[in-house]
Amino acid sequence: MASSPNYAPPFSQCFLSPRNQLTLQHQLPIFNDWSPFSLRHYQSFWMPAMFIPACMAIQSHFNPRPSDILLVTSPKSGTTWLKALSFATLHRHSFSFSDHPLLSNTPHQCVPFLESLFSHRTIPDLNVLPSPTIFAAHLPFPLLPQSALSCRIVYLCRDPKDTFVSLWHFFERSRISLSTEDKSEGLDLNKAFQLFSQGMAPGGPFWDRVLGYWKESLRRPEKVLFLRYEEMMEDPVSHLRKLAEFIGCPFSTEEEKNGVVEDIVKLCSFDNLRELKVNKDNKASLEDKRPPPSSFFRKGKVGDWVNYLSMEMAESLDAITKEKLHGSGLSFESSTVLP
Ligand code: PAP
Repeated sequence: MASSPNYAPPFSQCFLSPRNQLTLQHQLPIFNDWSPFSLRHYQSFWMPAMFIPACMAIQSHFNPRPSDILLVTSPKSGTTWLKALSFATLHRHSFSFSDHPLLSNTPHQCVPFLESLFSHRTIPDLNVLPSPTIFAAHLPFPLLPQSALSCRIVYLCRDPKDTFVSLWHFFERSRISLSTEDKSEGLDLNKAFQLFSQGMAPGGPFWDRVLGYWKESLRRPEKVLFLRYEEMMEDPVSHLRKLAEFIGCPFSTEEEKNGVVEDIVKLCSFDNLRELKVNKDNKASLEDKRPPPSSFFRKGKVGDWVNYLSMEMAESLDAITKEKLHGSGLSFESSTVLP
Protein backbone atom coordinates (compact mmCIF):
# COMPACT_ATOMS: atom_id res chain seq x y z
CA MET A 1 0.00 0.00 0.00
CA ALA A 2 1.32 3.44 -0.86
CA SER A 3 2.13 5.52 2.17
CA SER A 4 2.38 9.25 2.45
CA PRO A 5 5.04 10.82 4.70
CA ASN A 6 2.27 12.80 6.36
CA TYR A 7 0.24 9.90 7.61
CA ALA A 8 1.16 6.88 9.66
CA PRO A 9 0.91 3.65 7.68
CA PRO A 10 -0.91 1.36 7.29
CA PHE A 11 -3.24 3.81 5.72
CA SER A 12 -6.53 2.03 6.23
CA GLN A 13 -6.05 1.93 10.00
CA CYS A 14 -5.54 5.66 10.06
CA PHE A 15 -9.19 6.35 9.51
CA LEU A 16 -12.28 5.76 11.48
CA SER A 17 -14.78 5.51 8.70
CA PRO A 18 -17.71 7.88 9.25
CA ARG A 19 -19.99 4.87 9.28
CA ASN A 20 -18.14 3.20 12.14
CA GLN A 21 -18.02 6.41 14.09
CA LEU A 22 -21.75 6.91 13.74
CA THR A 23 -22.62 3.33 14.56
CA LEU A 24 -20.42 3.28 17.63
CA GLN A 25 -21.46 6.70 18.80
CA HIS A 26 -25.13 6.11 18.41
CA GLN A 27 -25.00 3.10 20.67
CA LEU A 28 -23.85 5.24 23.58
CA PRO A 29 -26.33 6.79 26.04
CA ILE A 30 -26.97 10.44 25.16
CA PHE A 31 -27.79 13.44 27.32
CA ASN A 32 -28.95 16.68 25.74
CA ASP A 33 -29.43 19.12 28.61
CA TRP A 34 -26.04 20.83 28.29
CA SER A 35 -26.96 22.78 25.17
CA PRO A 36 -25.38 23.47 22.70
CA PHE A 37 -23.35 20.26 23.08
CA SER A 38 -24.82 16.78 23.53
CA LEU A 39 -23.02 14.48 25.89
CA ARG A 40 -22.58 10.75 25.49
CA HIS A 41 -21.59 8.28 28.15
CA TYR A 42 -18.31 6.89 26.90
CA GLN A 43 -16.20 4.57 29.05
CA SER A 44 -17.80 5.86 32.29
CA PHE A 45 -17.49 9.59 31.47
CA TRP A 46 -19.94 12.10 30.00
CA MET A 47 -18.04 13.34 26.98
CA PRO A 48 -19.16 15.93 24.42
CA ALA A 49 -20.58 13.76 21.64
CA MET A 50 -18.80 15.71 18.93
CA PHE A 51 -15.41 14.64 20.36
CA ILE A 52 -16.09 10.93 20.74
CA PRO A 53 -14.78 9.92 17.30
CA ALA A 54 -11.66 11.94 18.11
CA CYS A 55 -11.36 10.19 21.52
CA MET A 56 -11.51 6.85 19.76
CA ALA A 57 -8.91 7.95 17.23
CA ILE A 58 -6.65 9.22 20.04
CA GLN A 59 -7.02 5.92 21.85
CA SER A 60 -5.98 4.03 18.73
CA HIS A 61 -3.39 6.33 17.21
CA PHE A 62 -1.88 8.81 19.67
CA ASN A 63 1.70 7.77 20.08
CA PRO A 64 3.69 10.61 21.60
CA ARG A 65 7.44 10.65 22.01
CA PRO A 66 8.79 10.51 25.57
CA SER A 67 9.97 14.11 25.12
CA ASP A 68 6.46 15.37 24.29
CA ILE A 69 4.33 17.11 26.88
CA LEU A 70 0.63 16.54 27.39
CA LEU A 71 -1.36 19.14 29.31
CA VAL A 72 -4.57 17.70 30.70
CA THR A 73 -7.30 19.57 32.52
CA SER A 74 -10.87 19.17 33.53
CA PRO A 75 -12.83 21.66 31.42
CA LYS A 76 -12.71 25.18 32.89
CA SER A 77 -9.83 24.52 35.26
CA GLY A 78 -7.36 26.94 33.68
CA THR A 79 -6.48 25.16 30.44
CA THR A 80 -5.93 28.40 28.54
CA TRP A 81 -3.54 29.68 31.19
CA LEU A 82 -1.59 26.43 31.43
CA LYS A 83 -1.23 26.31 27.65
CA ALA A 84 0.12 29.86 27.56
CA LEU A 85 2.57 29.29 30.43
CA SER A 86 3.88 26.02 29.04
CA PHE A 87 4.25 27.34 25.50
CA ALA A 88 6.00 30.53 26.60
CA THR A 89 8.33 28.57 28.88
CA LEU A 90 9.31 25.84 26.44
CA HIS A 91 9.88 28.28 23.57
CA ARG A 92 11.41 31.15 25.54
CA HIS A 93 14.66 31.03 23.58
CA SER A 94 12.89 31.26 20.23
CA PHE A 95 10.81 34.41 20.70
CA SER A 96 11.17 37.85 22.20
CA PHE A 97 8.50 39.08 24.60
CA SER A 98 7.77 42.06 22.35
CA ASP A 99 7.01 39.93 19.31
CA HIS A 100 5.69 36.78 20.87
CA PRO A 101 3.28 34.33 19.18
CA LEU A 102 1.02 34.64 22.23
CA LEU A 103 0.46 38.29 21.36
CA SER A 104 -1.19 37.42 18.06
CA ASN A 105 -2.43 33.84 18.55
CA THR A 106 -4.74 32.45 21.18
CA PRO A 107 -3.16 29.97 23.62
CA HIS A 108 -5.43 27.36 22.02
CA GLN A 109 -3.81 28.06 18.64
CA CYS A 110 -0.33 27.73 20.14
CA VAL A 111 -1.11 24.46 21.90
CA PRO A 112 -3.74 22.38 20.10
CA PHE A 113 -6.17 20.01 21.72
CA LEU A 114 -5.68 16.40 20.69
CA GLU A 115 -9.45 16.27 20.39
CA SER A 116 -9.17 18.81 17.55
CA LEU A 117 -6.09 17.30 15.91
CA PHE A 118 -7.80 13.92 15.80
CA SER A 119 -11.18 15.22 14.69
CA HIS A 120 -10.25 15.18 11.02
CA ARG A 121 -10.85 12.28 8.70
CA THR A 122 -7.12 11.70 8.45
CA ILE A 123 -4.97 10.72 11.38
CA PRO A 124 -2.16 13.20 11.95
CA ASP A 125 1.42 12.00 12.04
CA LEU A 126 2.58 13.93 15.08
CA ASN A 127 6.13 12.66 14.74
CA VAL A 128 6.81 15.19 12.01
CA LEU A 129 6.43 17.95 14.61
CA PRO A 130 9.47 19.31 16.44
CA SER A 131 10.44 17.50 19.59
CA PRO A 132 9.25 18.20 22.20
CA THR A 133 5.78 19.35 21.20
CA ILE A 134 3.12 20.39 23.69
CA PHE A 135 -0.36 18.94 23.26
CA ALA A 136 -3.45 19.38 25.38
CA ALA A 137 -6.47 17.23 26.11
CA HIS A 138 -9.53 17.06 28.30
CA LEU A 139 -9.41 13.28 28.39
CA PRO A 140 -9.97 11.51 31.71
CA PHE A 141 -7.04 9.33 32.74
CA PRO A 142 -8.76 5.98 32.08
CA LEU A 143 -9.43 7.11 28.50
CA LEU A 144 -5.76 7.78 27.72
CA PRO A 145 -4.13 5.11 25.62
CA GLN A 146 -1.23 3.22 27.18
CA SER A 147 1.07 4.89 24.64
CA ALA A 148 0.33 8.32 26.17
CA LEU A 149 1.96 7.26 29.42
CA SER A 150 5.40 7.52 27.88
CA CYS A 151 5.28 11.32 27.67
CA ARG A 152 5.20 13.83 30.51
CA ILE A 153 1.74 14.79 31.66
CA VAL A 154 0.83 18.02 33.43
CA TYR A 155 -2.60 17.90 35.03
CA LEU A 156 -4.33 21.02 36.31
CA CYS A 157 -7.47 20.97 38.42
CA ARG A 158 -9.60 23.57 40.15
CA ASP A 159 -12.01 23.74 43.04
CA PRO A 160 -15.25 22.08 41.84
CA LYS A 161 -17.42 25.07 42.81
CA ASP A 162 -15.44 27.48 40.65
CA THR A 163 -15.10 24.85 37.93
CA PHE A 164 -18.87 24.46 37.90
CA VAL A 165 -19.56 28.21 37.80
CA SER A 166 -17.06 28.69 34.99
CA LEU A 167 -18.51 25.73 33.09
CA TRP A 168 -22.06 26.97 33.39
CA HIS A 169 -21.11 30.42 32.10
CA PHE A 170 -19.12 28.91 29.26
CA PHE A 171 -22.08 26.81 28.15
CA GLU A 172 -24.42 29.75 28.35
CA ARG A 173 -22.03 31.85 26.31
CA SER A 174 -21.51 29.04 23.81
CA ARG A 175 -25.22 28.45 23.47
CA ILE A 176 -25.87 32.08 22.71
CA SER A 177 -22.93 32.52 20.33
CA LEU A 178 -23.42 29.23 18.50
CA SER A 179 -27.19 29.18 18.15
CA THR A 180 -28.58 29.78 14.69
CA GLU A 181 -32.28 29.27 14.04
CA ASP A 182 -32.46 26.78 16.86
CA LYS A 183 -32.83 29.09 19.84
CA SER A 184 -32.47 26.37 22.40
CA GLU A 185 -33.37 27.07 26.00
CA GLY A 186 -30.46 27.54 28.35
CA LEU A 187 -29.76 25.26 31.26
CA ASP A 188 -30.90 26.88 34.46
CA LEU A 189 -28.06 27.26 36.99
CA ASN A 190 -29.86 25.21 39.67
CA LYS A 191 -30.55 22.36 37.28
CA ALA A 192 -26.98 22.49 35.98
CA PHE A 193 -25.74 22.37 39.56
CA GLN A 194 -27.81 19.26 40.30
CA LEU A 195 -26.45 17.58 37.18
CA PHE A 196 -22.85 18.52 38.00
CA SER A 197 -23.33 17.18 41.54
CA GLN A 198 -24.54 13.89 40.07
CA GLY A 199 -21.52 13.69 37.78
CA MET A 200 -23.62 14.42 34.69
CA ALA A 201 -21.65 17.34 33.37
CA PRO A 202 -19.28 17.70 30.42
CA GLY A 203 -16.29 15.48 31.18
CA GLY A 204 -17.88 14.34 34.42
CA PRO A 205 -17.95 12.89 36.96
CA PHE A 206 -15.60 15.63 38.15
CA TRP A 207 -14.15 13.55 41.01
CA ASP A 208 -13.36 10.41 38.98
CA ARG A 209 -11.47 12.57 36.54
CA VAL A 210 -9.41 14.37 39.19
CA LEU A 211 -8.72 11.17 41.09
CA GLY A 212 -7.41 9.40 38.00
CA TYR A 213 -4.61 11.93 37.53
CA TRP A 214 -4.06 12.42 41.26
CA LYS A 215 -3.38 8.72 41.78
CA GLU A 216 -1.14 8.53 38.74
CA SER A 217 0.84 11.55 39.98
CA LEU A 218 1.46 9.70 43.25
CA ARG A 219 2.44 6.53 41.40
CA ARG A 220 4.72 8.19 38.84
CA PRO A 221 5.61 11.71 40.02
CA GLU A 222 8.43 11.92 37.49
CA LYS A 223 5.88 11.56 34.67
CA VAL A 224 2.74 13.25 36.03
CA LEU A 225 2.77 16.71 37.58
CA PHE A 226 -0.42 17.53 39.47
CA LEU A 227 -1.21 21.26 39.72
CA ARG A 228 -4.03 23.26 41.25
CA TYR A 229 -5.42 26.51 39.87
CA GLU A 230 -5.79 28.13 43.29
CA GLU A 231 -2.18 27.42 44.25
CA MET A 232 -0.92 28.69 40.92
CA MET A 233 -2.94 31.88 41.31
CA GLU A 234 -1.47 32.39 44.77
CA ASP A 235 2.12 31.92 43.71
CA PRO A 236 2.49 31.77 39.93
CA VAL A 237 6.24 32.34 39.96
CA SER A 238 7.20 29.31 42.00
CA HIS A 239 4.70 27.14 40.16
CA LEU A 240 6.15 28.24 36.85
CA ARG A 241 9.62 27.21 38.08
CA LYS A 242 8.21 23.81 38.98
CA LEU A 243 6.50 23.49 35.60
CA ALA A 244 9.69 24.47 33.74
CA GLU A 245 11.70 21.87 35.62
CA PHE A 246 9.13 19.20 35.00
CA ILE A 247 8.94 19.83 31.27
CA GLY A 248 12.72 19.68 31.07
CA CYS A 249 13.70 23.33 30.68
CA PRO A 250 14.47 24.76 34.14
CA PHE A 251 15.30 28.45 34.40
CA SER A 252 19.02 29.19 34.64
CA THR A 253 20.50 31.45 37.32
CA GLU A 254 21.02 34.03 34.62
CA GLU A 255 17.37 33.86 33.58
CA GLU A 256 16.27 34.11 37.19
CA LYS A 257 18.46 37.18 37.62
CA ASN A 258 17.03 38.75 34.48
CA GLY A 259 13.45 38.26 35.64
CA VAL A 260 12.48 35.83 32.85
CA VAL A 261 10.16 33.87 35.15
CA GLU A 262 8.26 37.02 36.12
CA ASP A 263 8.15 38.13 32.46
CA ILE A 264 6.48 34.86 31.43
CA VAL A 265 4.01 35.08 34.30
CA LYS A 266 3.17 38.62 33.21
CA LEU A 267 2.83 37.71 29.53
CA CYS A 268 0.43 34.88 30.43
CA SER A 269 -1.53 36.69 33.11
CA PHE A 270 -5.28 36.89 32.77
CA ASP A 271 -5.21 40.70 32.57
CA ASN A 272 -2.59 40.71 29.84
CA LEU A 273 -4.04 37.94 27.66
CA ARG A 274 -7.62 39.10 27.99
CA GLU A 275 -6.78 42.54 26.63
CA LEU A 276 -5.15 41.24 23.45
CA LYS A 277 -7.12 41.74 20.26
CA VAL A 278 -6.84 38.06 19.32
CA ASN A 279 -8.37 36.98 22.64
CA LYS A 280 -11.06 39.67 22.63
CA ASP A 281 -12.51 38.22 19.44
CA ASN A 282 -16.22 37.62 19.99
CA LYS A 283 -16.77 35.59 16.85
CA ALA A 284 -17.72 31.94 17.22
CA SER A 285 -17.00 29.44 14.50
CA LEU A 286 -20.39 27.98 13.61
CA GLU A 287 -18.88 25.49 11.19
CA ASP A 288 -16.92 23.53 13.76
CA LYS A 289 -18.99 24.68 16.76
CA ARG A 290 -16.10 26.59 18.28
CA PRO A 291 -17.01 29.23 20.87
CA PRO A 292 -15.37 32.66 20.50
CA PRO A 293 -11.85 33.23 21.89
CA SER A 294 -13.23 35.80 24.34
CA SER A 295 -15.31 33.10 26.05
CA PHE A 296 -12.11 31.65 27.53
CA PHE A 297 -11.47 34.85 29.48
CA ARG A 298 -14.29 35.56 31.90
CA LYS A 299 -13.08 36.62 35.36
CA GLY A 300 -10.06 34.47 36.18
CA LYS A 301 -10.72 34.64 39.92
CA VAL A 302 -10.53 32.20 42.79
CA GLY A 303 -13.78 31.93 44.73
CA ASP A 304 -16.14 33.54 42.22
CA TRP A 305 -18.62 30.80 43.14
CA VAL A 306 -19.79 32.97 46.05
CA ASN A 307 -21.55 35.19 43.52
CA TYR A 308 -23.59 32.32 42.08
CA LEU A 309 -24.04 29.53 44.61
CA SER A 310 -25.94 29.67 47.88
CA MET A 311 -24.13 28.50 51.01
CA GLU A 312 -26.38 25.46 50.95
CA MET A 313 -25.27 24.58 47.43
CA ALA A 314 -21.63 25.13 48.32
CA GLU A 315 -21.90 22.95 51.40
CA SER A 316 -23.63 20.24 49.44
CA LEU A 317 -20.92 20.17 46.74
CA ASP A 318 -18.17 20.31 49.36
CA ALA A 319 -19.73 17.34 51.15
CA ILE A 320 -19.93 15.32 47.93
CA THR A 321 -16.32 16.21 47.13
CA LYS A 322 -15.16 15.22 50.59
CA GLU A 323 -16.91 11.90 50.36
CA LYS A 324 -15.72 11.11 46.84
CA LEU A 325 -12.10 11.97 47.60
CA HIS A 326 -12.08 10.32 51.01
CA GLY A 327 -8.94 8.30 51.63
CA SER A 328 -7.16 9.56 48.52
CA GLY A 329 -5.06 12.22 50.24
CA LEU A 330 -6.56 14.83 47.91
CA SER A 331 -8.80 17.55 49.27
CA PHE A 332 -10.24 20.83 48.05
CA GLU A 333 -10.96 22.15 51.52
CA SER A 334 -8.04 24.56 51.57
CA SER A 335 -9.07 26.05 48.22
CA THR A 336 -12.49 27.07 49.49
CA VAL A 337 -12.72 30.85 49.84
CA LEU A 338 -15.53 31.80 52.13
CA PRO A 339 -17.46 35.00 51.51
P1 PAP B 1 -11.20 25.10 28.65
O1 PAP B 1 -11.03 24.06 29.71
O2 PAP B 1 -12.58 25.14 28.08
O3 PAP B 1 -10.19 25.02 27.58
P2 PAP B 1 -10.26 27.02 30.59
O4 PAP B 1 -9.14 27.88 30.14
O5 PAP B 1 -9.93 25.94 31.54
O6 PAP B 1 -11.02 26.51 29.31
O7 PAP B 1 -11.39 27.88 31.25
C1 PAP B 1 -11.43 29.22 31.30
C2 PAP B 1 -11.26 29.64 32.74
O8 PAP B 1 -9.88 29.94 32.95
C3 PAP B 1 -12.03 30.90 32.97
O9 PAP B 1 -12.37 30.93 34.35
P3 PAP B 1 -13.60 31.80 34.89
O10 PAP B 1 -14.80 31.41 34.10
O11 PAP B 1 -13.75 31.43 36.33
O12 PAP B 1 -13.22 33.23 34.74
C4 PAP B 1 -10.99 31.93 32.59
O13 PAP B 1 -11.26 33.23 33.04
C5 PAP B 1 -9.77 31.34 33.24
N1 PAP B 1 -8.54 31.86 32.63
C6 PAP B 1 -8.27 32.04 31.31
N2 PAP B 1 -7.05 32.54 31.16
C7 PAP B 1 -6.52 32.70 32.39
C8 PAP B 1 -5.27 33.21 32.86
N3 PAP B 1 -4.35 33.65 32.04
N4 PAP B 1 -5.08 33.20 34.20
C9 PAP B 1 -6.01 32.76 35.05
N5 PAP B 1 -7.22 32.29 34.66
C10 PAP B 1 -7.47 32.25 33.34
